[in-house]
Amino acid sequence: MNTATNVGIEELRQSAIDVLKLNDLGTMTSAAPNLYPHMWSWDAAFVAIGLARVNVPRAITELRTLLAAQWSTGMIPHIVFSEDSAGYFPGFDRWDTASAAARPAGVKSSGICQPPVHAIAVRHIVDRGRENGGADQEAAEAFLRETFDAWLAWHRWLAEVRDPEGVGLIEIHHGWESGFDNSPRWDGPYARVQPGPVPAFTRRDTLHVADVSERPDDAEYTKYLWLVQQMASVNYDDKAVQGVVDFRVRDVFFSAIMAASSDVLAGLADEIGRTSDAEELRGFARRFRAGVASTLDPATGLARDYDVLVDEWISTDTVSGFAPLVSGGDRAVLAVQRNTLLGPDWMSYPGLRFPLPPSTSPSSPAFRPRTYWRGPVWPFLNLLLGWASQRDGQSEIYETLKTASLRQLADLKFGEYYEPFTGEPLGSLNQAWTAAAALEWIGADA
Ligand code: 9WN
Repeated sequence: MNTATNVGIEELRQSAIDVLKLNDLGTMTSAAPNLYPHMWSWDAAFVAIGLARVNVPRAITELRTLLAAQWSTGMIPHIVFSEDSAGYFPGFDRWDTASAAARPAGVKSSGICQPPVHAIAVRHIVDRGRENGGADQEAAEAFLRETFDAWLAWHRWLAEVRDPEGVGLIEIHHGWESGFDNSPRWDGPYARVQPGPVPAFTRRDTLHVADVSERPDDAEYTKYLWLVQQMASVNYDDKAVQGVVDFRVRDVFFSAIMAASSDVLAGLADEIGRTSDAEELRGFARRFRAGVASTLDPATGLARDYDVLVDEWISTDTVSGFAPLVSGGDRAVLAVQRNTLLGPDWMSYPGLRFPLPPSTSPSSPAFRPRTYWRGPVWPFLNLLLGWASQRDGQSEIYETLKTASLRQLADLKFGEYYEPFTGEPLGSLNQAWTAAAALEWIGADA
């Protein structure tokens, strides 16, 4: 393998497996050993993709654990809490979901959601099961049949509750729902959030990073907690939340994942004879693909979010601007987007350690190379972009992302995110979805 450190594929593979073992809590994988001692929804999907490369039954267990936390509305919560009650803030008590009628009794979870990457993970599990044959195939196919209705309910909830007007864009109520917590995408909406009284809090996240500037600051956290309080004040009731929450944004990247994943789930529906459900899911895919296309900024060609409370587009130079590459869409639009992504403001920005897209373009005044979603490179996102490129037959971009990612991950640190110019791992080390991304990039090569 052509890596900067001459680490071989087999060593990388083994180290990635070790990281998943380190984070394995039995029936769930913690997102990271110290910083995130619980299960996160979209992390779990990527973790399952990686696990499916080495242990199909364990990958299935991961998603079954997540589904056990699914609310009766269909929502899949963004955190499923492990027994570790002190390791993360805000913990289960602070979320105050105890009185939420839709939360299944006995499974502790937060009250918001994250992007629906899960059907893509189920697709990977079924494919790996079929490649392996025998017991793996049987388990994977049974898993698909047994859980299909739950995934369908999740997609229906998103389509009906989070896009009630049918504009093809998912509305979120917290930056944490996007998974891009403190991205410049949310600077405008958060600037308008005026927190009321928030009980005193002690953060734990800052204990687990080398430098606190790699994380959001306390003022940002106060706003994050205020929004949680607002939603808790109405017991996370879907209808009531829209009326009380100070953050209402149509998230273009979430919507793109909804489109891509709905297509994948439609394919799985066909395979188990659920033809009319497949049609409904293809309808979701078309609707959200069109929604994503409707956001394009004519000046930059990048996709935009929309701030519902002030009726304004949000234009930023962030990697979410490439949402059409995830949702799929018009060939000409995708071709322009690919050129931009490969070009000098993104993957070919001068001096990058690896040709991988930073979360915010270094050309943007908002760019901060070491701060979380404001600049660093996130390996799991590159895997998602690679998956979409392969789906669309774009081997050039796929191979570029794959080669660069394998070189980046050959440091064997499995950083949560990376400084784009030095290649230094930041945030947590041994992050589960980073290890999973390595396993999936290695794929059948090892
Ligand atoms: C809040 C677990 C999660 C990821 C998110 C990432 C970060 C949490 C936090 O960690 O968010 O949900 O405490 O900062 O932004 O994308 O799912 O890895």
